[in-house]
Amino acid sequence: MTGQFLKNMGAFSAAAMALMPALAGAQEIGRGHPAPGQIHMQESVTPIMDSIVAFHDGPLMWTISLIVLLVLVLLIVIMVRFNAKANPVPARFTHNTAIEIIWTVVPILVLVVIAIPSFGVLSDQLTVPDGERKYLGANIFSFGDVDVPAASLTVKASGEQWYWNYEYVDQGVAFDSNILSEAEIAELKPGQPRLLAVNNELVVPVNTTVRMQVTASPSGVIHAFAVPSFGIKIDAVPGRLNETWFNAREEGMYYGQCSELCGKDHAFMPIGVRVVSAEQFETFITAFTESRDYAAAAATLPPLQ
Ligand SMILES: [Cu+2]
Repeated sequence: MTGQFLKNMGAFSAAAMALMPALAGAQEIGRGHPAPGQIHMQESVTPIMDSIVAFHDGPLMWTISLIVLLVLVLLIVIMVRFNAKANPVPARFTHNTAIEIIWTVVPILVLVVIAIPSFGVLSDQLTVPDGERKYLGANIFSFGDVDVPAASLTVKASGEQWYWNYEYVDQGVAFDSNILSEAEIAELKPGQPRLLAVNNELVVPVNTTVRMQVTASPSGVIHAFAVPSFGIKIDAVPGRLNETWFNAREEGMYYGQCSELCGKDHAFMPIGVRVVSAEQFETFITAFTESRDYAAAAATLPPLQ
């Protein structure tokens, strides 16, 4: 029995060892989209995502690892010291007030310690910067270095069945953004990731605070607007205007997906955000406002690579 168990464990660890090179080889981290075999989160390009990554890699990882270690040690002690052979006559007591208080109070304290930075980051996500406010979550993780200007561009994303509509609110122009098939990607946007590439990307300027208003078609269903590299995830609810923000520090293509089960094409309404330089954005938005034609405006931008 024990011999068989050990043999199985041996086979298991051999399989785990065999997988290690595969995992080590998959260190490539997708820029703005997930890479095959990727384990960690997508690369951060906003202060909010910096805080989320710091929270995950710091307090959360330590808490999880210590709890796993504690439970493992307890299990081993029980298996060794209290098995039928080592401990043939079990104790018969059923209560111990001290230990019951400890195992109630300690988890509560652990949760409180996790909740403080977590709520700080959450409140930062939901409060659009005014250029003055100090950010609790960001301050915890950056030691007060984060300096975010007030929002200077407002974009409204509306979840439709099943695609996104984006409106540059102050400019009064809007467009639909639909998923591209693999054949369309090969033809129109070679190199862009499948199931994520879209025909019309949301174009925003770099190093600019963008106020993101999120809603859904009044006659539609609930969606959710999520872009992992920006640390954004917020519900798109018919009849309700939710608000969040981002300030991307690097140009590039960033993808996200609808993150609320919304119907048959839930998996096929990706979010594509293209971050460009201030000058490129100026040219784009001027062309878009004048022509009211997205394709003509997008033609002013260099092709995606
Ligand atoms: Cu959806």
